[in-house]
Amino acid sequence: MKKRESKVLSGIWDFRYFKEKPVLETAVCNETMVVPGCFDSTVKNAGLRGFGLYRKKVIAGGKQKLYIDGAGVSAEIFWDNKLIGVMQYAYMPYEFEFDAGIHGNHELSILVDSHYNYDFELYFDFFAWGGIYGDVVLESLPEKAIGLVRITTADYKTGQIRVRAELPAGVKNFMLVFDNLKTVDCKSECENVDMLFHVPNFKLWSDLEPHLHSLVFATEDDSVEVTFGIREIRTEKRKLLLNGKELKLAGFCRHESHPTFGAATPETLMLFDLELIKSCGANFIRGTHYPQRKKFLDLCDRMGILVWEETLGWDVKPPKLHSDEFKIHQLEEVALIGRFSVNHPSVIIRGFLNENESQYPETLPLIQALTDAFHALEDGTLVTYASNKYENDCCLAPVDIVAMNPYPGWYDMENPHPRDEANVKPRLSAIADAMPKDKPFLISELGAAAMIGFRDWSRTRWTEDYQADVLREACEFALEDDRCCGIAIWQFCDSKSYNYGNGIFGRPKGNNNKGVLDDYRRPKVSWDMLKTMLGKIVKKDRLKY
Ligand code: ADA
Repeated sequence: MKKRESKVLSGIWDFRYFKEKPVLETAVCNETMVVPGCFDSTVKNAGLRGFGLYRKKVIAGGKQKLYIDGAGVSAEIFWDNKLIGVMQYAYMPYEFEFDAGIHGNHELSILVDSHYNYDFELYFDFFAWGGIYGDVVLESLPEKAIGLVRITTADYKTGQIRVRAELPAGVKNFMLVFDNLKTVDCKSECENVDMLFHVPNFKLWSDLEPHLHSLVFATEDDSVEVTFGIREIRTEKRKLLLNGKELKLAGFCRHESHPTFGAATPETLMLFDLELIKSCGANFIRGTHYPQRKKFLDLCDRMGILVWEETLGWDVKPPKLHSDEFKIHQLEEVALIGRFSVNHPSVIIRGFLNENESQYPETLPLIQALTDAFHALEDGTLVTYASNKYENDCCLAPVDIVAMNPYPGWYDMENPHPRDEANVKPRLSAIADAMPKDKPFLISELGAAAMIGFRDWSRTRWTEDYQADVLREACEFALEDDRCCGIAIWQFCDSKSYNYGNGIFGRPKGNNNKGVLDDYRRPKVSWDMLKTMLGKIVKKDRLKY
């Protein structure tokens, strides 16, 4: 079987920071960077906005595919100074096929632009890091290369899967190898394979038992290996069902953010975060507020962490929200997510437009279009958006799950010294009452800021104690109230924001401090409380599982 040759280009690269856009032919990269790496989290360039030129000499030739597991705020990719691709959306993985010329020495340049742009605006409450966030991989392609191979569950009870693949022109015969053991020879009538198969000796994937299978899809000239899981996620009235059994979600919203690494969090840190999440009995991550890196989803697949993934589009207001241009960009993001985050059983929810203006009927067509586009992927994931319009939301009809970001005890209150008046459970109950009765209701954010080390007998706002009080009540609600299918606490750890101006830009320490861990992953008081509560929510009603 023909195997593709691939080179992981991560490691030490030449680099240079420029305030103005450099001319590639004359630019000299006499500094050092690592890839993945954010230039604005290095000592020299900390906090600078501008252009980062990353360069690497590569020996290659012929037909190649370059995969980049996310960059930001945007990037242009050059091979021997010739443009081969643009990464418009921050965090989105991209791949580019190109002709690398005669086999020999070549130069790959990635020009990162860290300025805010149409898709990543200044007012977003998460720092716009400048850099290459994920691995860079170069793969040599055969002349007749297999395209995208997508595997989804057709029937979890019998282990039946649907295999969709793009065959090169003129190729009809292919072979499937399941789990390196069982081989099936097949013939397709057309270039787009869309067929059903039974996986031999299949085991189901779930958060409790995350079994994975592998499939090699091979032709005479090429082969592609894919890892997948067999599972079904669906809704039944207010319940979520995973493989036919009720599922409760309990976990955190998480940013890719760390003071030392920026958004280029290394896989060791991802593993560390996920181990922490598992250790407190949680089963769920809302990947706020953008597409997730392949490395992260691979880890979630293996570790049995359920994921909500979403497009980048935070608190966007009309007229932009209702414009054709914005819709086109969001649909492009949906299509890219559909291409790059397939085959991950951990991704059970896809979302868009965090806290959009869904109190206006004018927003409904956009929500309908994005929901339809995600549904059209036919990969069995549920679709939603996180709303802060609560009782006034009038755009919930298209989505599968109703997701709300309530902040009782923090934003949603009048009394500045609220020890006994945080009003958490009554407010959550009122919201649950107002939600449609035929869809699961998920708390997609809820939190309170706490400055690490700040404790006080009065348990006042900003103390670790106050945060723990608010979160305990919210978790009790998620545990006790059957109208609620789960909770994603805002947020897993403190993350970089901004500290200039007023409002959210004036965050203390320039961080969003609602983490239950600080930005270096040190626990606040609420962590120990969550260790008992989250596991209880997950296990509720699932003891027979
Ligand atoms: C919103 C938003 C989050 C964060 C949060 C907060 O709910 O969705 O990204 O900004 O508010 O901490 O204020």
